[in-house]
Amino acid sequence: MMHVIALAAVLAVNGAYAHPAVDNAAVYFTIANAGAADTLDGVRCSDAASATLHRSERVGRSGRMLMLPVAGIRVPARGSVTLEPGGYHVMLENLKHPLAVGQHFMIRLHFARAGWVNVRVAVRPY
Ligand SMILES: [Cu+2]
Repeated sequence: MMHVIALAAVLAVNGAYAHPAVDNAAVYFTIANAGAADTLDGVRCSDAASATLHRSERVGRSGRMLMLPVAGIRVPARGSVTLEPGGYHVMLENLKHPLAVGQHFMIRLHFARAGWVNVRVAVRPY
């Protein structure tokens, strides 16, 4: 048990937010890692029918944004990774209720080494 607690404390997920939404929402945050390299490889959210890891990519000459599912997001050893608009995000699809400014909801992130981490997400205005 002590071993599990020590592993979980190695990762800190900070500043998690989403914008107001009715159907689909992206969630952004920063993962700070004080230990060995890890991989964010799963996400759950009871407030949406589907929760997945996505990456945004600009395509073609039009510069249109395309979103692609990704299997994992690498978190470097003693470093950090930021999920932000235009890049990696957690994609919530088919929300079970609208997200309004000032509300909070929970997501669960799964890391290959550290296991599950609960994250509180704030709904912020654009
Ligand atoms: Cu997406």
